[in-house]
Amino acid sequence: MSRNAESTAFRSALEVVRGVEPRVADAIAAELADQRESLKLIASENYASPATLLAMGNWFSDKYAEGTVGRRFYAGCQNVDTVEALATEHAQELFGASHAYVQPHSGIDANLVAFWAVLADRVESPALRKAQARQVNDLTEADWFALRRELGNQRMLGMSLDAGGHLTHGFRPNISGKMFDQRSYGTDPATGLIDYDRVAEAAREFKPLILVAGYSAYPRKVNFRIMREIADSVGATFMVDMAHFAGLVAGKVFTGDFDPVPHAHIVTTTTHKSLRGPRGGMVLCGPELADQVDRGCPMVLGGPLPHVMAAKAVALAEARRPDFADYAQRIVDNAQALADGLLRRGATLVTGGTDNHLVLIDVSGYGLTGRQAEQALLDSGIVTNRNSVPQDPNGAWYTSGIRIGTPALTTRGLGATEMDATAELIHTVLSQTTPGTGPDGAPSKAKYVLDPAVAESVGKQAADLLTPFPLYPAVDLG
Ligand code: DSN
Repeated sequence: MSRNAESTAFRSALEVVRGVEPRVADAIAAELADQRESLKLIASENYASPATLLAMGNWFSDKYAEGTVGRRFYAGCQNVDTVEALATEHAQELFGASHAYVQPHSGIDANLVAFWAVLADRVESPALRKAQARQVNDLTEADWFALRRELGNQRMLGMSLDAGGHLTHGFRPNISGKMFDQRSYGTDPATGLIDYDRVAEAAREFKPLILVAGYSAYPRKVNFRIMREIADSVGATFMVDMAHFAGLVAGKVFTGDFDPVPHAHIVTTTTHKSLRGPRGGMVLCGPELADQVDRGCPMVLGGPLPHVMAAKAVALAEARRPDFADYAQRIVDNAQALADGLLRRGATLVTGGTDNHLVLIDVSGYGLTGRQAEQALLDSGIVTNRNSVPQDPNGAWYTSGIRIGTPALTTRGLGATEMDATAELIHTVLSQTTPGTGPDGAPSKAKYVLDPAVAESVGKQAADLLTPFPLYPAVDLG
């Protein structure tokens, strides 16, 4: 697409929106301006391409399409079939998976589809078999009670939240924690790394139906071959949630033991993080689970979002291009440059560094909580998020960590030199911020003191750092 075409497309779209509700058009334009100006280090965010964004804003949004390609519950789905088949084909080719299901609306939806598929495949329940054979009318009340008891009584072993695991891997605030009897494995307190012997021990003791690997705040590679061996040794189904690092798998930075697809029975992901697609989810699996996975809608999903599936097809096509592998490698190179820059300036990093796209700073080394650090950085034009560290004394709300990631800044084109400058800005803010007090003079985990002149100076330097790397350079909204 020419630069002119991109500007025309987005300008025209905003003009049409402005004709109905100008405040929405203004908010959309303001969002672009804000994103252009901020040093975005949120590890789970990125910038999708103009082609991906534009593929979402159209009449595919108007279509119902429950079912699967060629087997829909609504008439007139031939064009939805085209884009869903394309997204599926690109996903299969990109990840080397025999089956892909591109309908999940988000990561939690993808995980729910996977959980259901595994339960339906693995739980020995005559009532469930009858239900699946569409003999629902033959089920007695006793069958239904048995079914609920059997499905709701299964075990899941996943990574603990404070070690970097995800809420949807069986934790209480999430429905997965109510569906499963969950236990978690942590990391070695001395190294911050997964201790595979401890995982194996936990698996032997707990005998989970599902062993989950995957994380949202663990800065290291996971050896999926070893995890699969552990799952096999206790007869568990091995599931990997690769939402955070799907781009590194797609770009062949994670290969061999570190590529989950050949090792896991089922893999879930979002499409909008390091993979740089539209906001959505996806499931990959082998033939054994494919039929169950394809029942995601209507089992746990509403009608698919055809406009988002169209955008997934575009983004996955982009990820199959050779330059995506280069992008994925630069994500990791940048994260390592950022980690090195922080370490050289005296920061404490969980695990002492990174080999993926994210870095977790233990800000207790600066005498701060994660919440204080997050806000002080935000005041200085640096967008991050607070995160628990292993055995966090400040809990999940205040936390002791700041999670930073490089997929978004790498998309903008920043490299190692800018990562070192970013480390300097982060260190300046954190070392010059002090904990504040509440109205009663007592120490506060939220209040902080940062000289506004420091925040302003860092904000200006952050903006200068971004100037040579314009975001959506071809989009001029006038
Ligand atoms: N909210 C995402 C993240 O920030 O990691 C995961 O769901």
